[in-house]
Amino acid sequence: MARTLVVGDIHGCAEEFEALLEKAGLAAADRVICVGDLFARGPRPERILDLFLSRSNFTFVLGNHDVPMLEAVREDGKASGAYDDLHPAQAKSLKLLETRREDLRDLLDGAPYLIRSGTSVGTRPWVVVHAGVHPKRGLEGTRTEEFLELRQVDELPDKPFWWDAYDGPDLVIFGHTPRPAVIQAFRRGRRVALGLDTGCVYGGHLTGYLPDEDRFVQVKAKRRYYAKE
Ligand SMILES: [Mn+2]
Repeated sequence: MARTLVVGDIHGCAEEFEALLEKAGLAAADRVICVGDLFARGPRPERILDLFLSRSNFTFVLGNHDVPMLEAVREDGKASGAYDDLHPAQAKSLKLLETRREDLRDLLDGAPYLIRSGTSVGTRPWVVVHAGVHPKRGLEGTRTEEFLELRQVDELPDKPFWWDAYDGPDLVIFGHTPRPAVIQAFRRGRRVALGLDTGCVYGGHLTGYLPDEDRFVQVKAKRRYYAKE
């Protein structure tokens, strides 16, 4: 049966992404799901674009860096001023993709904010989002900007990180918040959240997770491509 590899924020780190695919031993029929932020900040956005365009079983959810880049390459992006609103790292990546704007639009347009896998780790269905799920409102009540940006929950006492307040039922696999090690949150002994952004573009690691085997795969960044703000 085909397996799935869920991959943390790639940020244009193509060498590490290809090394990760190799290390995970993916077969042609296996599926890849990236947690988003495919391009901005890193060295090889065009290679990432080629890989995701050419492989129909490579999918992703949109990240907070992907959405402004999509807005900029839409037909009316220039007229609406979407280019002026880009983060410098997004503008730089878009420059590297200058001749590939249509391809970029084809890839990003219509991409989801949430992927429900339809399968489980143990008894827990797993889903993929970029940043988070609102711990009180759940998957159905999470707003688009929260899927893209959520870290701390302002309306809860002491503003906890969402994964420290989230109770399931789904296992949420996410990225967005880079940490030296994978974030794992448990409730009553069961894993409810798994953060895969281990800061590859900042010189950390690119992390993959194989839910079908409950196994992690990691590749160390060849170097630091971007300094943390
Ligand atoms: Mn992000």
